[in-house]
Amino acid sequence: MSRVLVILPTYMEKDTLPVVLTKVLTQEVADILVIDDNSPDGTAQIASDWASQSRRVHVMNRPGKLGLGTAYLAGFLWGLDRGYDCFIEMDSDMSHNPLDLPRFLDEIEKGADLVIGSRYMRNTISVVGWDFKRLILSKFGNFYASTILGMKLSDITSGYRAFSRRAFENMELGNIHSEGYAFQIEMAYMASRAGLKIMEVPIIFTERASGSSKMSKRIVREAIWLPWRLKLRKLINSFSRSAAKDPQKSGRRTEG
Ligand SMILES: Nc1nc2c(ncn2[C@@H]2O[C@H](COP(=O)(O)OP(=O)(O)O)[C@@H](O)[C@H]2O)c(=O)[nH]1
Ligand SMILES: [Mg+2]
Repeated sequence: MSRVLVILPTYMEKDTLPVVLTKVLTQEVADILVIDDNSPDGTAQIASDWASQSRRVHVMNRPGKLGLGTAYLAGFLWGLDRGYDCFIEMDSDMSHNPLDLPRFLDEIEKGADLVIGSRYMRNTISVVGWDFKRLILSKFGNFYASTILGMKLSDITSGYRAFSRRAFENMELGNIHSEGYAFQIEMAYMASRAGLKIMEVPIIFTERASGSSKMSKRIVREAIWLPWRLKLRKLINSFSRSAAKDPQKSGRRTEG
């Protein structure tokens, strides 16, 4: 694997970021881009201190909390411009184990374009520290989105992922506007629509031990609507494509 960029979005992660950075840096192939949204707890300063100690750590500072989806998109573009071949999405709260990275990279090397770290592969539940309500929300959310979109993934909302450079070259990143879980669903769906190879690898997800989750009702609502929005978009696109092929069918005049 030539050049790997691990993108770490941060909002108020001052306690966990140093632990994640330490562990990711043990993976020699990977550079890191921390994208901080002006966290009031000083996370950006911690990231900058690490960047000044290691040439493998980079920081992007954004002016305010602009959301997880836009953070990742900004990170993907940053890495594409700088010639990275593989892009990793990873939470900065130690829920995703950086030591799992080689398994993601193996799949990319074998030809996958999107590798999803799944908490639910082979009908198991590999989550530590969630209460029943949180687990049901995640399991139901997965079932709901995958069923509506007709996708056979065990964990379509997981945020631990690897993308090949080719994935982004074949997906229209400019059309992606969602945040939180919806962002993960939309990226998987767009990858599948682009005919890219999607694989899952099993992971163990551990709920954060410090700091707090940024999940909100708005993020859940967005994820509820997203599959329907994607289906509608597909319908409109296929209608406009068939109208372009056969203008008379759509009732448009072609002459005079
Ligand atoms: N830059 C940035 N990072 C964010 C934002 N929202 C969440 N994050 C980060 O995204 C990761 C996942 O968020 P988290 O709150 O842990 O979500 P949860 O795991 O679903 O509870 C964490 O590293 C957060 O710090 C945001 O608006 N901007
Ligand atoms: Mg988390």
